[in-house]
Amino acid sequence: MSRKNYKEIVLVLITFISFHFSGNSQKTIQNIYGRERLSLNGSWKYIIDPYQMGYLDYRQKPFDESKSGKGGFYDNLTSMENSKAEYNFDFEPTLQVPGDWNSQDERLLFYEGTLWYKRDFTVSLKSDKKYFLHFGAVNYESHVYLNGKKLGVHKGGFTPFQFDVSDKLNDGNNFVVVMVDNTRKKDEVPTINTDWWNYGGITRDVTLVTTPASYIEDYKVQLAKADKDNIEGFIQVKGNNKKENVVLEIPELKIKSTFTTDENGYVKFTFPLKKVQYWSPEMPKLYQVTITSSTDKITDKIGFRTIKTVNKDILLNGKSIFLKGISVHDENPLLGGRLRSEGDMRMILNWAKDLGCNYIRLAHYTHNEAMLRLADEVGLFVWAEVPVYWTISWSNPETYKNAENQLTVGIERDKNRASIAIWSVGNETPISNERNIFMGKLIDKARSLDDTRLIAAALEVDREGYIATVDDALGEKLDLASFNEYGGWYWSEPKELPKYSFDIKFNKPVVISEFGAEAVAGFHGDEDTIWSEEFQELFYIKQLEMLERIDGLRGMTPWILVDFKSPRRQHPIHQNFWNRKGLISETGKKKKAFYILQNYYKYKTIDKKK
Ligand code: GCB
Repeated sequence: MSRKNYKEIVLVLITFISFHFSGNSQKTIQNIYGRERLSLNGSWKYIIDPYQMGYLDYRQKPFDESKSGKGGFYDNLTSMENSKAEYNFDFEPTLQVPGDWNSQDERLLFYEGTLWYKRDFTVSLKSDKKYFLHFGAVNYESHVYLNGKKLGVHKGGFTPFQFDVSDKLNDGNNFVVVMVDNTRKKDEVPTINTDWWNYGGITRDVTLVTTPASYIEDYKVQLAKADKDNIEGFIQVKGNNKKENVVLEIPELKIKSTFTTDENGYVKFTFPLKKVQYWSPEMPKLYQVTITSSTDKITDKIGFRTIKTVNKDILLNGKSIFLKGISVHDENPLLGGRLRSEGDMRMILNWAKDLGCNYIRLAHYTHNEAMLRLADEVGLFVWAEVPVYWTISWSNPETYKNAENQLTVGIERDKNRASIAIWSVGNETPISNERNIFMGKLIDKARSLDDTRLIAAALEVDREGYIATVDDALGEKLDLASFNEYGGWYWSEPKELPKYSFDIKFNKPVVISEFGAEAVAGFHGDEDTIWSEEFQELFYIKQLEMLERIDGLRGMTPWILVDFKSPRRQHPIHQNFWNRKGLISETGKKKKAFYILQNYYKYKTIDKKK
């Protein structure tokens, strides 16, 4: 091999290693909202770039992999500096961050491709601090550049990621450029086919987090598995590389314990908890928890509760409960876009509360951390999910790695949220050998990361005559018998539903993860008139009668709280790109069926005392 070739190979290898491993985002720090931080939300300049002009040269090679590393839009040249530059952020319009691009510019409603974001900011650097550039979520693939240098790549549209930028920031002016690509691809998670809008862009908060050089990176403070009396958790300090004392305080419970980390900054602990007010939807008690290391201090609000199953019962703090739920997408119908603010999130949660819910299914991907914190505060149990949806590429190891990563990051981020009762590993995945292996591994992974919560998936039913059977082998490995069924809509008629019964092969609590029917708010007819509110109303009456007969029914999340946007829903009169299974319209109007479910939840109890 010639010297030149050798050099080239080494260069390619280094590029590969830096972009695909070390240059990539790193594990995110716990509780960024509890840190010293600079919000980079607000107006960002943007360039629509369908040909990836700002990323690839005319031979389709990435500029950032060339020798100079220059040539892309991330250089952020202005015409003052270089009159031949064929772009200029300064004269472009702005998008609001957080927020999807589709709902902010008519040209972008259906856009699937590449778009560049740019924002300037200033920092006054302190030499004894560390700085992390943190993204709440960007859909789907993002390439992040700071002051013209690449920080790395991230894939996955719903999970947070961050870069350590401590030695890359300028004291004073800085600029960050992000290339976002929301092109759907077969081997990604989710895959090309979903029943929701493929909102692109920087959809969640961007934050510059500041910590001391040695900082508390992560912690878990939760009750041990099914144990009402003991806290089990860990603290991870980073940056010191030596043993040190860390103090954990819960002032209201008069708890103050000191633990000593190992030389990697890690300590695992258990300690007893007395006279505690357990968290529940009726009484969502949160305690202030403070962790102090030799250099850092962080405060969180944490609730304590146990959840487990015994045969067909779900026990919350030892008592049998019924999960009165509703499914929810991360979307504000009034905007026709992703939820952006706390106000948006509270609107959704208030609707769920108004319906009488104690539980929500945050379908079909990881929702905003702020949403989980609000669920903790207002008292709603949560089913949290990863976008392993329908038919993804079961035998591609990269696809598995991606799904596992999204699951892991979601669990790591939200492990201290009492509201999360259930980790779901997927939705309506078709049975096959490859899928069983994939999903089996994902279930094991979820359990190994967090065995204090229930693990579930939305399975499907088989029908023959008037019998709907649930016997997906995955059910053996899961904690719930949960499945979607569309009796009265995709199959059969509402009036026929009393004839159906369920044959569920698992001695586990039955939690119906979906059922639903479409109705256009304000469209009235008799109960046989499809798309009318009356049709949906009768549908709910008959569904609830049918489901009531299931032995071991312990909860449900009908599909869905609010009408939501989907490219699959084309009917020009009834749908116009809205899935109309909501109990509330896209303008916030409650349909008749809302009141049927509200009434059902009002009187629903578990008769058995456990
Ligand atoms: C389902 C899917 C959900 C769809 C829904 C529907 O089974 O899980 O994502 O939106 O049906 O409306 O068809």
